[in-house]
Amino acid sequence: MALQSSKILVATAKVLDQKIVRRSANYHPTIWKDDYIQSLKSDYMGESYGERAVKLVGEVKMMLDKVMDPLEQLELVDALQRLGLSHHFENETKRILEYVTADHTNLYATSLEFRLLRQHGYKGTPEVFSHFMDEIGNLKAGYCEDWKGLLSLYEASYLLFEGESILEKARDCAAKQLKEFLKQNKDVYSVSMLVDHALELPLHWRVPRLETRWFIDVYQKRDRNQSLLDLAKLDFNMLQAVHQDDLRHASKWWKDLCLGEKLTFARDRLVESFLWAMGVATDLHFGNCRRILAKVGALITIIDDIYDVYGTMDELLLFTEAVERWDTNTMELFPEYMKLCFLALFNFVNETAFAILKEQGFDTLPLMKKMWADQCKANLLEAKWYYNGYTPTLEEYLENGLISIAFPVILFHAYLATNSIRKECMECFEECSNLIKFSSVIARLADDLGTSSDELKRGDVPKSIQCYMHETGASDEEARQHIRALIDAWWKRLNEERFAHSPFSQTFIQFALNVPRTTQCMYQHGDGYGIGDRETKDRVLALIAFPIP
Ligand code: 0FV
Ligand code: MN
Ligand code: MN
Ligand code: MN
Ligand code: MN
Repeated sequence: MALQSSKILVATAKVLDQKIVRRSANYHPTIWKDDYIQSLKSDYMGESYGERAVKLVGEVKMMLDKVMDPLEQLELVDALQRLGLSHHFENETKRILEYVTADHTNLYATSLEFRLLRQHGYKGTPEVFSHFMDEIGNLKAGYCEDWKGLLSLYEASYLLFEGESILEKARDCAAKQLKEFLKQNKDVYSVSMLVDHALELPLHWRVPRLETRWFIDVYQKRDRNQSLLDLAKLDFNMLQAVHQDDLRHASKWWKDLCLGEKLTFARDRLVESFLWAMGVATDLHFGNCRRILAKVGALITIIDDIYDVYGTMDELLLFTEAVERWDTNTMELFPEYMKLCFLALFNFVNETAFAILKEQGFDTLPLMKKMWADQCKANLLEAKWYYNGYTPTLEEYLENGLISIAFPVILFHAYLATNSIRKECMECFEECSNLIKFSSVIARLADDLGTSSDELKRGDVPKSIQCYMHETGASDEEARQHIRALIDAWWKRLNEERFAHSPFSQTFIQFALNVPRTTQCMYQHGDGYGIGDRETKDRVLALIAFPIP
């Protein structure tokens, strides 16, 4: 929609005339200096490490071929996955999962098999669990003492689809039993480490890279296979060297852009944004994608603070309309801070589109402009709600909030960075298809659980929790309970959507699954993104800075 010039004039007059009172977010400055990032070094770059890895992969393959016991096979596939090594053994994993038949009277083996099948793209059937249930869906008494079985059942239950209700009661029951078991066996290392970890967050919701870092330590202390452990450490450290390289690149770009330094009112979060990017696109060869996502994240964060906190309504209107029109014609009317931000975005997007046009002959700019305009319009609508003191219904809020959380636009950039462009996929972004939608809704809800208390204090639109409270009269705690239940329900839809007919590659589908995982992790202990000097800092150091000895 084109802006009428009279509207511009009115908006400008207001921008120039009024004495502007701006809110403040009081976010801390970045804790990461570019000098430090540039100084990160890894010893794991040389060819000799690659050769050693190839040798270890060979050893593990031989071992995989020798194992015949179905449960042992499954445990190995599970260990490979948790150690971050699955991609080296795709054929072996496939062979095992396509032919394995677990003992379906063994709760542990049955649950493990079901989870691994679903995780690797085979549907399996939840009917296998009926053997363990009584007529009303409770776990039969005999299985309540089997902690490995309970733990495995608990993890498997997170792979279910909407409508697959067989484990609904059993999961709660398993969680209760496991908590009890944990109390009684606090000092048994394997029990307390694994059970505690699972009850905190189920495996299916965890960020694979972080899980790998954690699991290597656990695996080291248990019965272990030496080749597997050596390979896991080596692979982790070699990939870390690549991640460092990507971060150095993104950090230099960000520093040269000067936005973090000049727009002091906004969050300067390049490194945290990179952590996000790494969680979504982890593998070795997605470096370009990680770099782009880190940049997109840092830019959107600044834009988000402009809409939520710093900008006046007139400024936000000008900005939104400039993005919609995608031109620089009204830039002279912008306040200085907004000129910098707008031109940085404009250049970044144009350059990204140019690279694709040059390499693939596909003009992505029209959809690029639409995705960014939708993003800004969603932010603008929230600002309008704020200024009007309007509280939307939860449904109305979420329809907009799944866009304002920025993952549709972030996933779009992830797609562009890793795929040859296909028309069918572009259409999925155009209409925000289910995969993108479900992934983004979960991220929005998780963000609200972690950030809305502070957001309300500084003055921001009511988030999902407050919308639900307003709509139903629920208390804060009840509303949070409801939001957590919604996250569970949307995950079931996402699990199923992953199997739906779709033009997207498995690579992209994994990105879409990693979005809620990374977000849930970021907000696990509050606002781990805005407040970057606690768990987030430790995670950056563990994943990016320090190799595993
Ligand atoms: C989250 O912060 C945030 F930074 C957003 C949505 C920008 C996008 C960046 C990444 C996903 C890396 P905040 O809680 O302020 O977001 P909302 O949407 O709640 O204002
Ligand atoms: Mn690898
Ligand atoms: Mn915000
Ligand atoms: Mn916002
Ligand atoms: Mn938020």
